[in-house]
Amino acid sequence: MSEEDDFDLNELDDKELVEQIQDDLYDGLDAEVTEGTEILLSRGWDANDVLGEALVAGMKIVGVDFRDGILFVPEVLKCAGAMKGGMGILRPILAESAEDTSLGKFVIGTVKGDIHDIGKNIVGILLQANGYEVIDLGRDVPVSDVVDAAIKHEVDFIAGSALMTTTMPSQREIIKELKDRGIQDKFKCVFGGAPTSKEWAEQIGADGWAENAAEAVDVIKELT
Ligand code: HCB
Repeated sequence: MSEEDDFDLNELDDKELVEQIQDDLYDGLDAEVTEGTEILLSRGWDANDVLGEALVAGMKIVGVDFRDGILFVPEVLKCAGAMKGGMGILRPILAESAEDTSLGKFVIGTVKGDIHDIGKNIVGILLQANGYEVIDLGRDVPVSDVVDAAIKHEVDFIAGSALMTTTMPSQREIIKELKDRGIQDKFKCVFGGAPTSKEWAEQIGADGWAENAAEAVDVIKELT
């Protein structure tokens, strides 16, 4: 708990606690977000619900205020750190629920020039939790590295995240590189990220697009 908040998170009811986690995420309070996440889990909350209702919803509020010039990069970096604190608790729990058999193999990464990786990480965690093997290439990944990794690891799917209008074209470049190398049929490409859309994905010839991580799992299951 931070010095200015002299109350115990355990005393809050679920609704208040979810709001408090979102406030703490907004304030970049890593330890408090982690503690709140643990308390919700200890009250029997499903890890997916904690992720969606507390953390991702909290990050949406951050996104709006960043867009509106109320929050700036250093503050949003702290929010991202706090988000990762909460995700650190949820990741092993979600991974534990993974099915034994691998439904398919993925490479996933945030495209070249883009360092936003929170959404990509969530997609990776949920894919793993649903029985897919995930090779995470990280962020700011050059197109050729994505394609090389897909070949090397003999994956079934390529997932690429782009969070900026300026980096979206890298998703098209991935498809182009696959075509240029004559291997487009070997992989299914499923893309996402806030500025992208179903129309964009269709336009560039992707196999699928998802608005969020849960939808990504559904789209990929349909393609599997
Ligand atoms: Co950043 N940033 N940012 N940022 N940032 C955005 C993305 C803007 C939209 C904010 C704004 O201006 N409104 C904007 C981009 C505008 C544009 O499109 N042109 C922006 C900008 C401009 C910038 C900088 C250029 C700012 C600067 O330096 N002046 C800079 C870029 C640096 C770079 O990449 N080269 C920058 C930096 C940062 C950080 C470092 C402070 C931080 C990132 C920390 C990190 O990720 N480790 C950050 C953040 C956090 C954001 C916002 C606020 C939140 C992004 C986020 O994590 N959302 C974002 C605002 C927004 O998106 N509305 C803002 C939460 C996750 C859960 O959602 O959409 O990422 P998601 O992922 C979803 C979904 O899209 C889908 O599933 C995920 C989970 O449900 N999905 C996929 C994602 N990838 C998928 C892949 C698939 O295959 C399938 C589904």
